[in-house]
Amino acid sequence: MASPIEEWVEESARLTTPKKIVWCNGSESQHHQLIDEMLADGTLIGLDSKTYPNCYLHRSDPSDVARTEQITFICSRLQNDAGPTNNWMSPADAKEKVSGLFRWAMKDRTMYVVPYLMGPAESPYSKVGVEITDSPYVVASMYIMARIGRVPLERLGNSADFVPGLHSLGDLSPDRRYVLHFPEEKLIWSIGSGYGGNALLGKKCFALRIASWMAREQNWMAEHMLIVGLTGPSGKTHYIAAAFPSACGKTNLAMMVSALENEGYKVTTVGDDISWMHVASDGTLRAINPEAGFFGVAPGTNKKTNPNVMTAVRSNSIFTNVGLTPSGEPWWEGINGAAPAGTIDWRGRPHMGGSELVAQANSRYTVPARQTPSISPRFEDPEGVPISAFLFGGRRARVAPLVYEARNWAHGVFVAATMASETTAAITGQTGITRRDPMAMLPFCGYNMARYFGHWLEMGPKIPRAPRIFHVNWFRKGADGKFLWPGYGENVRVLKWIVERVEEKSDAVETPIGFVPTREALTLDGLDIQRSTIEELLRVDPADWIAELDSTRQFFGRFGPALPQEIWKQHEALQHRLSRVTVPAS
Ligand code: GTP
Ligand code: SPV
Ligand code: MN
Repeated sequence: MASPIEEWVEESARLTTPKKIVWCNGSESQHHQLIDEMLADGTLIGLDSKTYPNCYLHRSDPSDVARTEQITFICSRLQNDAGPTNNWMSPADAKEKVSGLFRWAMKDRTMYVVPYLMGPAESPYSKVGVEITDSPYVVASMYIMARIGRVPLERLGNSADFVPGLHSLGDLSPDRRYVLHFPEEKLIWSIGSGYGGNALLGKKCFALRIASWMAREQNWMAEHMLIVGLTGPSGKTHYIAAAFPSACGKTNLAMMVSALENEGYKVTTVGDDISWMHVASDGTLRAINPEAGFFGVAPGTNKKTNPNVMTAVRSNSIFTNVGLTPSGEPWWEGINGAAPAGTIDWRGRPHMGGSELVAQANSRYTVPARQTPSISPRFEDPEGVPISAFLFGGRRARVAPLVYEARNWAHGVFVAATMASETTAAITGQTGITRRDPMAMLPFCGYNMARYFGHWLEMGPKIPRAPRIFHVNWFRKGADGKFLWPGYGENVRVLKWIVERVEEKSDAVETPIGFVPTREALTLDGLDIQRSTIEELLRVDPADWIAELDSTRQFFGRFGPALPQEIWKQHEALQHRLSRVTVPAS
């Protein structure tokens, strides 16, 4: 008798009619064969084998370079279960519309069946997914981003407990591109895109949209968060999980080289994008990183901003939509000075200088997590790491100070729910528009966000040793339009203050929005920064925050009666606290 996975593969093959089916067993030999085929047909370009051994460049279709939110749908039976912030189609409508696009889609192609495990091999919290795809680039990327082949198959056995994801490049036409989630069936369908979050179905589709739905039902949390360890001079390590929207600094913070290393503060990396968290028997909230690799933004990455990545990507990595130097090395804006003469741009054309980008703004590297020099010794810890603090933050040129601490859990949930950020190149569309992005989950919450806020509010009291909640903003700008804070490795100074707050050791001043460090409480030794700049970074301007109240009221209004009353209570309380401080005459 066919197993559930075999049955689903057969059913998918009847629909898409591939010329051949290949089961990916995770072996090196199969991996090499796949790479060789892609080198032969131009899907991959080999990089210099001395300086970048086993590294490849892939150029995607120029219309297919980022996640596309307009074509991403939650197909729950009830529209209300998807909520006002998600696109919705009924499961029946979605299947009728999109099965036509899948029909015969793999006619002249190979169908790859990729069983994968999200999470460490031995973890009780890990979950199996199976992706069917006709893109060998997706398969090669899944080899890096997840645990492929035998491990998930052995775990699965004859069980039907896996998340199926059917993916086809289709004809790559943006008009026939869909990323569909059927949360009740735990099923994913994606067609028409070969790009990262649209096509590597273990990542955003499973580990966030489907998993967030499961997590609410099962009392755990699936979040768009990096996980980082900060070890202090005493040798104790605190783990911090941080939610920043796409292209707002998760990977960089997760892999940062601490500017306070000489003072004994060291940073280790557990995850850079997704965190699955469960309440453990010791009362802590334990986090695992479901991924096995990092899919990071290339532009801006260099030896100074992220030396760990620069070391890690020197082997076994795939680069997507970056430039290619004449010596066969990858190149992107910000890597190191000007592009060498003869560099080919991300579209495969000679770069003529001028303002045209060599690397696409959302070009990326895909690198095995284990290659990162900063990887945490507990990266594969089956029980996960205990989280001491949550950070939330986005790109805010104004308003939000460098860091502040929420008053308590419920206030922290409100702070996270009112997060906002300027849009980036990680999504298709205009960049630089400030939008509300609660918990950095706006594009990734697989159900009604009002209920998601409720889930967050309910989780706090269930965690005896709950993380403290903070908000950070590395992106505040001065009157000259430049960032006020140096960021990157210097962010450790903020993490240090956060950990000291957790240990009840550092000072803060109470403001209407929460607790802000005193200037003295931040360790600034060795940093060339003016006193007035620090003051500006920590400034809480009541007038700005009163304006925020209007914007958040409008945003929360979209959820109608489904919004937990606690959120409105927090909104009122903030308004009240703001009304008590005198607004300085401008
Ligand atoms: P996704 O992979 O899309 O989820 O992005 P991410 O949140 O991991 O963002 P990433 O760390 O890749 O950073 C995105 C961009 O922000 C890059 O261009 C970085 O150079 C820049 N960046 C990251 N950290 C900082 C910082 O502390 N300060 C400043 N000014 N820029 C930063
Ligand atoms: C993001 O956009 O948050 C990413 C890249 O991490 S993608 O995998 O495309 O979602
Ligand atoms: Mn991300």
